[in-house]
Amino acid sequence: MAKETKRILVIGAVGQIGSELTPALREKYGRDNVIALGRKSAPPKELAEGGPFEFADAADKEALRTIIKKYDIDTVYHLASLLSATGEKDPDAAWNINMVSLKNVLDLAREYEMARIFWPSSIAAFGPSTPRGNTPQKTILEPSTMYGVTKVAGELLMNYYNKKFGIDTRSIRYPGLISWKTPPGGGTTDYAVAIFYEAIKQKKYTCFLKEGTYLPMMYMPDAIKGTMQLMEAPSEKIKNRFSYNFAAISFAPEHVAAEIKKHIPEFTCDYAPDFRQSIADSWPKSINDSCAREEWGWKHEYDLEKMAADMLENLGRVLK
Ligand code: AKB
Repeated sequence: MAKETKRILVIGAVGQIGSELTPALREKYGRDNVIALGRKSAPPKELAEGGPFEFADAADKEALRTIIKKYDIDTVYHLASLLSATGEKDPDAAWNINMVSLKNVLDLAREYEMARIFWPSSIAAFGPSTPRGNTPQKTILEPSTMYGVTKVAGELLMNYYNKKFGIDTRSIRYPGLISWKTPPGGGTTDYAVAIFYEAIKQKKYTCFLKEGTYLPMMYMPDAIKGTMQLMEAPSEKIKNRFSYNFAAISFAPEHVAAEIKKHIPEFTCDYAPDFRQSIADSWPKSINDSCAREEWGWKHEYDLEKMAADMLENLGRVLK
């Protein structure tokens, strides 16, 4: 039987989601109960000093086992991943980092009878044959990127380990995430982060996606809140063990540029689409996340206007 106490391991703690989820988990469950795991990047002060920190490659099963035993881990947030654009440059690395590590985590969860496993899927699980507007929960999953292939395979694996071995697996299909705490990190949706950095530093930005490219997006505080909400929900509420559609806002580059211009009137944005345009064109414009809303109470807070104002205020302070 799974243990009741929470001893949490966050794999990929220095990454985009981990940098914000780890402090939030420490705040809720206590600093010593949340172990941050990085692969090689030096952790920021907040993470290094906020609680236990370890280095290991999650694709190295024995290294992972040592840490799981050392801290008696019963809950894992496995966030380490190569994103879509970086994954297209090195598909082998995308497969190894994204899939081998997930299989390791699931096998160790089984071996050590862990309570709960979280793993992020993405809108990249969808592909050109998926309906692009208000994309339903259950639909065609035929991605055209290696990142997307690993997301579909990961969703199948999460469901398999739940059905076959009874592991409490939980997952969300994240849209593009926007945050001021970590710089853009190799994703197709990361223009929506880079644009804020460049607006503050240069007052201009050249976007690698063209005008009119709508994509589903979310501000990080909403993503953190929703992730914790999913992980805290009673098991009987979690009907879907593949991955939940998860949505907040949807916009195209010119909309976020116009929002920034309200705060920085001299800001200009031009457009020079590159290989990432075809990735974006294969993804949904908007997502239907009614299952997450009905089954475990998901509700977002930030719209485009509120997100942009908060980004500019915080990033402006940090980059000063
Ligand atoms: C990416 O753009 O690759 C990621 C994602 C949507 O999963 N942000």
